[in-house]
Amino acid sequence: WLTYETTRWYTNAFIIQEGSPNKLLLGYKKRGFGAHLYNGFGGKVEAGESPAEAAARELKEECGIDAPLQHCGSLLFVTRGGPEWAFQIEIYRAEEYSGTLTETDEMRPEWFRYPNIADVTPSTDLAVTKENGESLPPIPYDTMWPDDVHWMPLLLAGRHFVGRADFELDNEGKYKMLRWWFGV
Ligand code: 6OG
Repeated sequence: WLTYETTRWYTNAFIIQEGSPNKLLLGYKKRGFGAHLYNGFGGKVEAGESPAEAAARELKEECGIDAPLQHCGSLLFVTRGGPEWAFQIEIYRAEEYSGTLTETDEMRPEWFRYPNIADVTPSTDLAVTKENGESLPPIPYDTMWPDDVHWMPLLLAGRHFVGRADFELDNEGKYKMLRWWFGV
């Protein structure tokens, strides 16, 4: 595992609606860190702000909505060849939201469907889980950070989870995931 000296706090928030189909709101990041990837809405926790306050502020700034966010996970990301700090990302979820979903300079909100995974365990292979609902695209794991496929099942199953992943930034500016662990 890589070592690190300082930690910076970030947030990531997801709107998750069970139904037919089950719906997950992601944002396509148009600029900055993680540009051209889908992710939850979030960013850096500012001085004097709690992670929960930052999560609500970022959700509003990036896609125009308010939601009763609930904390559901903590992730630690460390990089070699990239930023010299560890990212600690607090994960939040909500079922409901108010306001109108709005595309911003930073994010384009889009809905995706996800399979019924109420009984998911940390080792569930999502690829073999039958998906429901045909009208929305499936979760675009190929266009997401490589860690997401490992913890998204835990998030979607309503679990509280923790995890860590170590990355290496290669010469082409791509992050390769070296080691990881996610669990409940
Ligand atoms: P801004 O640049 O928007 O904050 N983030 C990551 N998310 C995932 N799923 N995996 C990673 O693996 C991530 N590294 C950073 C945290 C950056 C946003 O990107 C998230 C923030 O929501 C390395 O201020």
